[in-house]
Amino acid sequence: MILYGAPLSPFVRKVLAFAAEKGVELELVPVGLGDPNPDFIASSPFRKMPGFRDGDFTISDSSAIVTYLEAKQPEPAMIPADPADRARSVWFDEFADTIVTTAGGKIFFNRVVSPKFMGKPGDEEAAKQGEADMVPIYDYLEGIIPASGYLVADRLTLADIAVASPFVNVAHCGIVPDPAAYPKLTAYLAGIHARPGFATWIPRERKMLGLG
Ligand SMILES: N[C@@H](CCC(=O)N[C@@H](CS)C(=O)NCC(=O)O)C(=O)O
Repeated sequence: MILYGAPLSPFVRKVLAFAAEKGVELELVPVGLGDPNPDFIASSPFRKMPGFRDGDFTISDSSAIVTYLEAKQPEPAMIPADPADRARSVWFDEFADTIVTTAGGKIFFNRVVSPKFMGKPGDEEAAKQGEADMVPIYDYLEGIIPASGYLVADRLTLADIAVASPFVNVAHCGIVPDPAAYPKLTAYLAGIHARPGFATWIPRERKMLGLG
């Protein structure tokens, strides 16, 4: 199975971490933003990463890809069968892909992508707005993280992988929730980011960004 993308993308990282938890091996074919690679475009017609291929089957969108992986290899189950737990997993996936990624993206795009990869200074006002937009997200998560340390069903699910992924981008910019104000969120993120699917990639990403 081939995944087209760059691990610095929160959507690509989500799929890589999800596949690692399931023990599914993915070949990562590196592509950049808007990449002209015809194999990538065949898998993702609007050139958004990640794209995915398994034999003749191609699909794009991280949520579609993890849905495919879950159906192909049901164990360990990462998308719960129970109706309420499944719906909550989908909610957290959507929350991560829209609300968290939009806020975090304002920071990451303007402080990393634009200056480092596009040779253009970022919009610092937009980055600051992203930092402000993260605060209600921190508040929400601090209020709902269960004692088990997992968002849904008291075990690791897609919800945790999806929510933790965009926080890596924000952390690459040196921004983390204040541990004194957000102790549960701080411990939660540390736990999920320590899982092999994230821990394998985070140091490589830091190296790519010259963060040591
Ligand atoms: N909903 C999509 C979002 C994918 C996406 O927006 N990826 C970004 C990179 S983080 C991208 O490829 N952007 C290029 C573009 O918008 O042209 C998913 O979950 O995979």
